[in-house]
Amino acid sequence: MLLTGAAGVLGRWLRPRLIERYGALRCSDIVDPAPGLPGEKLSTIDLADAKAVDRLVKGVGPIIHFGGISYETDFKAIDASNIAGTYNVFEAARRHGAGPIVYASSNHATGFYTRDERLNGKAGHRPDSLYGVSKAFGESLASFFVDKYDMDIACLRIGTAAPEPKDPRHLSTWQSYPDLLRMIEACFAAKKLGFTVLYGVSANKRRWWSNNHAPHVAYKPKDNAEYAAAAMFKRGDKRKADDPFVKFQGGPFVEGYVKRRKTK
Ligand code: 15L
Repeated sequence: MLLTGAAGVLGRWLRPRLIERYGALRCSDIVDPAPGLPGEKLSTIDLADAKAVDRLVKGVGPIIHFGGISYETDFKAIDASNIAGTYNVFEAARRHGAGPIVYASSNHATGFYTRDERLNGKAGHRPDSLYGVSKAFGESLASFFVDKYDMDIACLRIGTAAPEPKDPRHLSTWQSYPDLLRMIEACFAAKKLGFTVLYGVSANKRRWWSNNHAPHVAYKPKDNAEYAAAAMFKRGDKRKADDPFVKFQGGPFVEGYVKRRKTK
């Protein structure tokens, strides 16, 4: 198994658990993913470097592609890391017959839906940032590789993967780390993934997203933000209802949103 983004917060939490569950793990990141755990092989590579990615992927089976930029920034950086980087991983997997692939997409591929809308993985893209656009690209690329080359790729529109909910938005978007692991396991356990888009979210009472369109992936989340957010409830919410942060699902990523002027 290969994990890209192994030095990131999610990568570091997942690594010991993946080794316990699946055995040997190849780990890569653009920064050194050390210290290595028994059973790990570490590589420090830039995903924009196609030759390095090819060497990384050669000989692996399942891939968890979590590498890339996870926040809004300038297009040049996003282009190299999330667009070229994801292409290089999928293309190397095709060339070497690796897979299935679990790809970290993001809820920001659909962040400009409003909070009263209910979505599942069939919802079309409404990215709220260039970062969200790069994730929408990754999903389209996955669809292409599945249709054209019969690969198996699950795109996880991850909400807020964090130890606990920290802001009222997280009551809807939160995914606990154990539920994220459950989701990855369910993807690899599916008989046939094909092209599947799932929302990475716990069983939150106030969630906006469901995975009812994808019964072939037996993801059964166990956590609920409502019971994990005691400290947050104590602090309360000071934002007004017309704040774009509160109106749109993407929250902080819609920053820079310009209310369209009414035209006649
Ligand atoms: C994401 O895609 C980000 O990578 C993460 O840092 C969070 O901001 C998360 O979305 C979120 O929407 O809360």
